[in-house]
Amino acid sequence: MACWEGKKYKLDKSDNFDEYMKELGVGLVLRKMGNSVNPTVELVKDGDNYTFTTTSTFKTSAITFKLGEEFDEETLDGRKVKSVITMDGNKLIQEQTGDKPTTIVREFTADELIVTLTIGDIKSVRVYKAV
Ligand code: ACD
Repeated sequence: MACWEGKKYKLDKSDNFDEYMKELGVGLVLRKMGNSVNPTVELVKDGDNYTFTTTSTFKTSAITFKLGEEFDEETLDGRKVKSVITMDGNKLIQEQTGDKPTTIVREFTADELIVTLTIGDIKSVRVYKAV
């Protein structure tokens, strides 16, 4: 059983997320929301399908995908993008393409989830704690 199975993780620390959202073109009001909420996330595996759910007081969203298969995604800030997600050990690597290509790496351990968001030269790191 993978270390993330059956676990939920809640945001504990966030670094440079505002800069990341700015670079994505997210407007001020949504950025304020993005900066102020402490979402809880969960990864669930069902056969070949994975579902990653983000729950917050502002918005809840879920993406379902198969590893390595491109899918359509509507992001939390409403962009319509194509994504491909692969897994390397306990690391989930998401490549989003579209107007603003970005990479989201989620590294799970039993206690923490470290999310590294990269767009161009801008990097944001968000640390979630298992709850
Ligand atoms: C994470 C961050 C993943 C977020 C990636 C892209 C979203 C970009 C902007 C969010 C902006 C507005 C949405 C506001 C609040 C919704 C809940 C916040 C979740 C980040 O996985 O940590």
